[in-house]
Amino acid sequence: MEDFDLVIRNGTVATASDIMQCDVGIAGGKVVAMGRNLASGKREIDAAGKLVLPGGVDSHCHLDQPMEEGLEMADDFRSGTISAACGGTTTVIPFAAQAKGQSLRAAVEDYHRRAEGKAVIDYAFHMIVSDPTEKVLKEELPQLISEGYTSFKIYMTYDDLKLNDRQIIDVLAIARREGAMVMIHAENADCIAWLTEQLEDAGLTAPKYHATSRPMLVEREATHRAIALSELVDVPILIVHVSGKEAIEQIRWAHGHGLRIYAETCPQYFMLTADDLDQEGYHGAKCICSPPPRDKENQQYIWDGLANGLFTVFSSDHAPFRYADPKGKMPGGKEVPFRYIPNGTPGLETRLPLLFSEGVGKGRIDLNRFVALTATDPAKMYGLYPQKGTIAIGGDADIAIWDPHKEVVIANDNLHHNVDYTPYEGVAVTGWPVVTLSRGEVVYDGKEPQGAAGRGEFLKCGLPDPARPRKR
Ligand code: DUC
Ligand code: ZN
Ligand code: ZN
Repeated sequence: MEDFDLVIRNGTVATASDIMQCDVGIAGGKVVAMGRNLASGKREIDAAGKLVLPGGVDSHCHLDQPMEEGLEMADDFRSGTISAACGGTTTVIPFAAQAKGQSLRAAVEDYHRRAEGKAVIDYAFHMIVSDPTEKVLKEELPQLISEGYTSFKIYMTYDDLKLNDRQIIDVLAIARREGAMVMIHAENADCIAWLTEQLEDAGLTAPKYHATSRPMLVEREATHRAIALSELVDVPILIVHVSGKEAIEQIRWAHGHGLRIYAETCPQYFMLTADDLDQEGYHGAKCICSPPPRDKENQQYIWDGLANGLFTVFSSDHAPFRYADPKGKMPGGKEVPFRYIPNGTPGLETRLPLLFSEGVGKGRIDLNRFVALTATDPAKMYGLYPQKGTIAIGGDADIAIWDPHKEVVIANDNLHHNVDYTPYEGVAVTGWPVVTLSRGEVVYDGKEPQGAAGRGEFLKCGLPDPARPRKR
């Protein structure tokens, strides 16, 4: 009788700290053995010449998130998780978003209904807290954190989401007491509103002016303020989608002062620049996201931060709005002024290949750092480690087997999301997963997605160790 359900043989296994030539034995969906010449399995995969990496944890992506009237996300838990799996990701953490006036509990319950029976890989939820009423702060948030929803995002911009400084302090204090991780979207809402009005008064409403309305100082100021509020309350925070130098300088300053400020960046901040919003006609709308992509100099700062540990997490911020769609980038079927264009770019499937090719392939980061940024550290940040995010005995057998030499020219026709474009059309990458396993089951075989919708399980998150206060 075979010892294992599956053995991956002859591959090069990499974790965030090690690189090993060894076989991986899987039974009951878990990694149960790592070593040379393991006994036979019911199934075997020969990974000679391949890299055996932890499946990616995409800890910032948006799937089927309820939107304001008239808008709709193109990906639900089915198409989104299929697309993720085909790009080597095995866990996603999208957002259960509270609308103002809504109970947080209702938002979480609604999001479970949206996920039910659809996911092909495992998923957890962050929450978005947009209305921190007394009930939310005193009852719902502590209760939900104790039930496994141990991270939430807050916004410093967007009228329907933003919190003022006092509200931010209140939610940070709850996070500190309960041990949750707070993610912060750091842009100054009033600066953006004022600049947007100036641009509109001058008739400058094309997509490219989205970037003009959100210059770096808007992000720098909010990043600085978020850090100060975190210091005041003495609770770690994670600044999401950092776009470049000035925000990085604030985070570096915080690190120099011993503050626990974590940071995330995304592919758009080294692949795109503000010039990508300045395409023929209305096409720049495809690359509208917030904060906006910057310039080449800022891209270099992003690379430096990815290499030197300033960034802990590398996520897609997949925000799936179709381009030629009245519920997407053309609200109501029209080419609208930039302020009405939904923010976000798609990227669940291309996140890992872009970082692998541009980062590992071009010598900007090493393989261990790639694993840390894309799998291990996001799992640690959000209380999923060591079940997720590494290859270790006892952990889930969530594994992506990569052909590091596979050459792929990215084309939207070959991606599996439900968005009608990719910002990376025509980009050549070297390296792509050839098999993705979720709890030992093949969910991508290098050609087609596999695995039934609904096989993906909801994950309750533990209290993340990095969210511990300094106790000053
Ligand atoms: N923030 C996100 O995290 N995603 C899409 C849009 C935004 O502003
Ligand atoms: Zn955001
Ligand atoms: Zn986002």
